Amino acid sequence: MSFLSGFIAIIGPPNAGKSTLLNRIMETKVAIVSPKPQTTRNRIMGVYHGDGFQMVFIDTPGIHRTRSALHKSMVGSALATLQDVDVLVATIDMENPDDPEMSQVISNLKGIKRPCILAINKIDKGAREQLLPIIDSYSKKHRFDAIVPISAQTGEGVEGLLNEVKSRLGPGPRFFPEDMNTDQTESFLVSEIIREKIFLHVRQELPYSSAVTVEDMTEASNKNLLSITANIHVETNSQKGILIGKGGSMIRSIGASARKEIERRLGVRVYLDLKVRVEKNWSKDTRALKRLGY
Ligand SMILES: Nc1nc2c(ncn2[C@@H]2O[C@H](COP(=O)(O)OP(=O)(O)OP(=O)(O)O)[C@@H](O)[C@H]2O)c(=O)[nH]1
Ligand SMILES: [Mg+2]
Repeated sequence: MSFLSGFIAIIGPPNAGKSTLLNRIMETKVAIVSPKPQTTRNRIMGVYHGDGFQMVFIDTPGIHRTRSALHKSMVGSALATLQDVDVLVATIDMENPDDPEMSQVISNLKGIKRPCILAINKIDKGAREQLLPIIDSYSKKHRFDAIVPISAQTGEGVEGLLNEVKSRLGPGPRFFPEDMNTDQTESFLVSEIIREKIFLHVRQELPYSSAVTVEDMTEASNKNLLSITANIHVETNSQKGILIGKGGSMIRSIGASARKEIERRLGVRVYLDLKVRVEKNWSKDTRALKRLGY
């Protein structure tokens, strides 16, 4: 039998659980996750290696109607992915089946000839009897090749979803070596971990005005210590004040939880220096967006 492989996009409205699904498939944390919508801003790759096959999953930013330059760039990168892959997995939250953003997702699927599987996520939270009407209504909205109820959180149904994907792979090369599970650089990973902690620690809108860049990563080889300097870019002075917090309490707790996770993920001791910088209206300025990685 020939080797099977393909690229698979995980798409859907914000907060549907796309990144959680990628992490579940990979059995390790590849993408950051938060309870707030629009957490993911870039495409995140996870390479799933199997016996005789390779599935390259691409987690994407949530598709939504938007005006801001940052969100346009996010949605643009999700939509561009639709054209580049072999199989699509559209994800919805079963507790939010009428998500208005889903109509935009479906209208973008209409012109795409690739197989598309619908994953109805978060079944651990919803009532089972609600599943059938959701399946019924979505099978009328689009000609999905399969509809699979799953819980990305508990893993229920995910193996079945993987089998549905696998059965739609064609013969192809091993795109990536077996020891590679993502294409993220260490500095991107570090910036994402810091961004996740901002999403988890700071309430309201501030995470949407924050971007993280890594200025320097230097390893002191004799000490097994990685020294990291990173910038958190916000848009106003008052946001800077909130992010630093009373007597520096907020930035300290963001730094402490980011440092712990970076140490765990990279397997080295870390010294993390976070600087907060004001960059007026960066999320609306296309040149600033490019500089910040979007
Ligand atoms: N109960 C439950 N919660 C889930 C499940 N999957 C994801 N979540 C939660 O839903 C929230 C959003 O998850 P993400 O994985 O960040 O969602 P996303 O689709 O990647 O969101 P964006 O990147 O913002 O578009 C988080 O709080 C997750 O813990 C699930 O199967 N069950
Ligand atoms: Mg995400």
